[in-house]
Formats: sequence, structure tokens, C-alpha cells
Amino acid sequence: MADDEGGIPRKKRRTPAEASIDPAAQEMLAVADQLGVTTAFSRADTMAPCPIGSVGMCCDLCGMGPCRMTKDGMTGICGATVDTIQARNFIRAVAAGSAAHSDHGRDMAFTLKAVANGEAEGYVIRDIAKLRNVAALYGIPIEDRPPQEIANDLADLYIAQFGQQRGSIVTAARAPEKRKKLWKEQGVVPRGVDREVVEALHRTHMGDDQEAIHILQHAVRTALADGWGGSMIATDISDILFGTPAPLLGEANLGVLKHDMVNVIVHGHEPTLSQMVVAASQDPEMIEYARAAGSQGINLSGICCTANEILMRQGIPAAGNFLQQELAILTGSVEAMVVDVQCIMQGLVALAENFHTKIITTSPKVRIKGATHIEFDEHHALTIAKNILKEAIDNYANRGSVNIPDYKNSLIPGFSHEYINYMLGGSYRASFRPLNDAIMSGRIRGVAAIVGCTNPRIQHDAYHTTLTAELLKQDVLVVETGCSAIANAKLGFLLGDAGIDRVGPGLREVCETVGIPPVLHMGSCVDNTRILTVLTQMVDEGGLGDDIDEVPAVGIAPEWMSEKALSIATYCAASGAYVMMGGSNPVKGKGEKVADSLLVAEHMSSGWEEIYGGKLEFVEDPREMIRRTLDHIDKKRAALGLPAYDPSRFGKSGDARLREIEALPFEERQAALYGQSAAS
Ligand code: NFS
Ligand code: SF4
Repeated sequence: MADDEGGIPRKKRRTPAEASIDPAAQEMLAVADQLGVTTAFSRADTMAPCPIGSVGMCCDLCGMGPCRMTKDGMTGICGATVDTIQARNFIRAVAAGSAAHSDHGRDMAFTLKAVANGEAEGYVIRDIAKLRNVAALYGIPIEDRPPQEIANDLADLYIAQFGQQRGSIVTAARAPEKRKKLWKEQGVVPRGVDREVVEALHRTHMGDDQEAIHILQHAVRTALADGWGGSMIATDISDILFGTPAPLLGEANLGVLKHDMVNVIVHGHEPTLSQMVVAASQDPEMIEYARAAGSQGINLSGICCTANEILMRQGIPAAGNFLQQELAILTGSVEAMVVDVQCIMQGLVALAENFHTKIITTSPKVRIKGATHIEFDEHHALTIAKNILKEAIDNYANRGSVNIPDYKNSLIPGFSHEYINYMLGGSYRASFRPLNDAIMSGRIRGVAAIVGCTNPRIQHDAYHTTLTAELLKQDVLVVETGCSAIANAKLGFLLGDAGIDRVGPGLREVCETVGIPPVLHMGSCVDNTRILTVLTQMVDEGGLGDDIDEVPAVGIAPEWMSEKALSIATYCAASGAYVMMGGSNPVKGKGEKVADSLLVAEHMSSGWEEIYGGKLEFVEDPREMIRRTLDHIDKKRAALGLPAYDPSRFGKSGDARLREIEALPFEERQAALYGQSAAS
């Protein structure tokens, strides 16, 4: 493969095994090499990241630049320092990430409005209980009112939040009291995300805000408008329209593609279209149409967060995470890849030209040159979904040779905060008490949220799975969203029994008693708001302090690549969590030195910790991430006055102990089961 694709050439091409730990991915990377086509993996090999831009030392905000800071102490033409440039680049990324999540939330609110008014073909309000619960939070009358009326009021309230000019958005009221007070003192109470994003862009226009710490303060406010606003709204409405997830059995990896069926992959983020494609694929008329084309039917699967949305609600299999979008096409078995918004590589179209696969764009906001465009409109969703499926079925006859890797794993996704609450206490006494108790006793050492993307500059899936495996051994309960959840599903951690022998003794007891896997799949990336809700409910439950920053919990995005990940990291830090991000470090470049560190990086770390109790750090080495995670959790346990973590106290009960007892000779077994007196 040529080394001249632009950028700075790297010396070495990685082998498939160096590029990914996933055997299915390795197989397809070998196919790509045989065919002589490029993928994100090989392009990452031939183009090293720009050493100036990647560390936050490049500014292209005006026509006097771009200004490249190549030496310590340099400034741009306008005199802007490296700190200012880093903070400006960072807030712009946060603004873009917030905009992406929240515009998705806005579209969900418009869909809810259309459904409430009977104008959205094919949709129903599937979770009336959640609709009533959410509406009641804001004082919307719910008694003696039909769901459509309540939904209409909620849709109006939610649509208004995006443009809220002054005062807090209503959703932010769901944060712990102490946190809200803190945000007020710091002047970061989020207004509507539209306002915060516009202000972020205004402040970073040439010649505006030029004090790094002041810029970062607004990055916090912008991200909070996403996490406690636009994203939270997206999750609420997805649950109301499509059902609040509860555990079910699913599958993940490229092995879910079928030889004898029409394979349709939905890829992107919004559940509005994909849910309708699910409905259309089950329509007898469509199945008949697929059979008439010589196939056994329609096989639907997902990639990226759209995969998570339909996996956790309908059990539709996930073909893979972000880096598997091209690999799926390389199987030669995909009749159509239907995309909506976000994380869709332009490279798909050029790659698909080597196969029969049709790339179908559907969002009015997203077109890709060379792709087929069938525009989605929630008012005629079912009809459009059927038209898309017909395109795919008509394409089945054009299939050439097929190479589907024989790898897939089962998983149990669907752990919404509502379900976690229910599963711990049962339907009569639903509560977070057992989780808090397990943490307080030390059975569960703490909680880690392992989330976010995969990135071809890091061995695919490797950091996600390494961190998960190690933290589970250390009795840390792991919750996951986004592409990380799919990475670990492929390793078998998201299935109760498969992962359970690889977890520490205390956590294992909890998993066996409650009947849960040690890794809880909580949904897509906008569903990171479910984690905020869980943390808030743990605080409300009592015993773990009175704000989120006191809970022994950490968030990690070890293979991040998307600007959305920076928004998530920022709102989690400002909510009190310790967040670590691996891979690329946009604040590494040499700015002003403070203590042993650099101004911007130091402010996001100890500066934010002082203010918000949470912090954001970029950490390259996964072993260091593990060390810092355990250190932080133990520090928080000590601050709460909880017993120090001691695994030797646990593992003597539950299924593990029962199996041990069953293996004993009769008399010893009797003694173990009924005490000394029974045996004597
Ligand atoms: Ni999250 Fe989901 Fe994946 Fe990263 Fe992209 S799909 S919204 S951004 S790559 S986790
Ligand atoms: Fe250069 Fe300043 Fe313009 Fe940025 S804003 S490109 S640093 S002159």
C-alpha cells in the first residue's frame, strides 16, 4: 500500500493482529490487504497525526493564520498564546460535540410532538409510565389526561429548552441540590444549548475571549447544557417513544451477518429511523418481497450507537462498533448500509464501490458524495423505511463473493437506570439501597464507567477490554455505553456466566445474588445521562455522601476520537466525576508552566477538582489509568469513612461457595450447610 496519501508518512504498517484484538476485524483487515483497498486502519498507518495540531499548538481561527506554534513561548500573529489557543480549540470541540448530541435531542422532541398530534406515521407512545413520570417532574398535569395530551405538553416544554435564553433549563433541576448550588456559585448553570453553543463560538472568534481559564469556564457551561439538557432530553424521549430498555439477549460482531439473507445495516445515532426500519423489516409484505428475491428474508443489524439503540430495545444484533463500519462492507454481504448522523466515515462510499453495497444517506443534514439519498421524514417514516428496504432487497441479486467472519458473542444489554433500580430491589421495593450497601461494605470497591469510541491510532478494542478485565478483577462494577459496550460484548463480559469467573470475589457475590452480568450495558452515548441519573440516585439514597463527587466512581474513554466524547468528559467532570481519556491529548502542547504542569491541562485537572470535585485528565497508558482509577476510588472510600477495600473478606458466599460445598465429602458438606451440630 502506498505511503503517499498525504500527511506525515509512518514507517510501519501494522499487521491485522497489531491493529485490532478482535479476530473478526483481523480477518477483514487481511481481506482488505488482499483486495488492495484502504481502511481507516491502513490510512492511520500511512498518515501520522500532525505533531503541532494534535497537541493543541495550531490555530486556524482567522485569515492571518493558520498559526503553528512550533517552539515554547511562541504566539500567533495576533499574539494569542498556546494556552488561549488550546482552550479555544477545546471549547470549539465541546461546542460541536454538544451540538451533535443536542440536535439529535431536538429532533427527538419534534418527533414526540408529531406523535402526540397523530402526525407521525408508524410511531406510538410505547412507555406511558415513563411519559407520566417525566412529565410529573416538571409539574405537567398527568391525572385523567390521555398520553397524547401529556406528550404534547412535554414536547412543547422540551422544544423550548433548546432556545432557553435566561435561567436554568428545566432538566438541570434533576441534579443533586449541592451540585446545583455549586454551579450557581460558579456561574455555569446551563441555559439552552443553542445559546451556550453560540456563545462558545462567539467567544472564540478572533479577538474575543483570550484568557484560557475563562474560556474553559464556558466550556463547562456548554457541556452541561448538553449532558443535563439536550442529551438527557434525547434519552427521555427515546424511552417514551420506543420503550425504556430492560435486559434481553443480543449478539455482537460481524458474525451476525447472514449468507442467505438480505443484510441491512443501520449505522449512526438516531433511533427514529432505525426503529422504523426494524418495524418495516418485520412486515410480512417485506419478508415476502425478500423471499421473492431469492433470499431467506431480511437480516437487520446495527453499527455505532444506532446499534445500541435497537440492540437494547429489540435485541437486534450489533455488527460492530465505529471501526467496523468499513469491515462490514468488506464482507461483501451487505446489501445496504443505511446511515443517519454522526460517526459515518466518508470512506464508506469509495470502499463500497468495490462491492455491491449501497450506502444510503437519510438525514436532511447529512449527504455523502456518491451515496444514494432517500430522505427521512418522521411524518412518513414507515413508508420511507419500506422504500429503503426495497432498495436493499433489489440489490441482493448483485451480491458477489461473500466472506463473513465466523465470530459473534452473546450479550445482555438494556440496563437503564429504571431497570437497575428495579432489579436491585424488586418491583415492591425498587431502590438503590443494595448497590449503595454493596459499595459501603466493600463488596463492590467502586464504579467505573468505560465509554466512548474506538480509534484506529490505538489497537482496536484493546484498551476497552484491558481496562474492563482488570477493573473487574479489582471488584469494580463496570457500566458501559457507546462503542465501548460493543467492544466488551465481543469479549463476552456482558453475559452473566461468561464473565463471572473473571471478576473479583466481592463483585462476584453481588452479581450472583442479583443475577446480573459484571458489566452493565447502559445504552448509546447520549445515554451517558443515564449514568448521571444513577449517580444522583445513589447520592439521594444515602451513605455515599451528598453530592456526585463523593461517590467512588470514575469515567474513562480510553480510545476516544469524537468531539462528542470531549463534551461528555467535560459535563461529567463538572458533575463531580473523575474522567480520563486515552489516546490523543489536545492540551499536551507547551503552554505556560504552572507548578510541574501546563496551565490548561492543570486547570482541567486540579483546577476543576478544586472547583467541581471532578476533573479531566488525558492519560496515554491504560495501566496508569487503572492505577489512577483504583487510587481515586480508594481515596473516595476513605473520605466517606468506608472500610478499606479487602477482597479476602468476600467470596465465601453465593454460588461460588455453594459449588465448593457441593464438592465436599458428605459429613463436611452437612457441617458446612447446617453447622457443626447437624454433623455431630
Ligand atoms: Ni459515541 Fe456513538 Fe462510537 Fe464514539 Fe461514535 S458511535 S455517540 S462518538 S464512535 S462511542
Ligand atoms: Fe493566528 Fe491569532 Fe488568527 Fe489564531 S486568531 S490564526 S493565532 S492570528
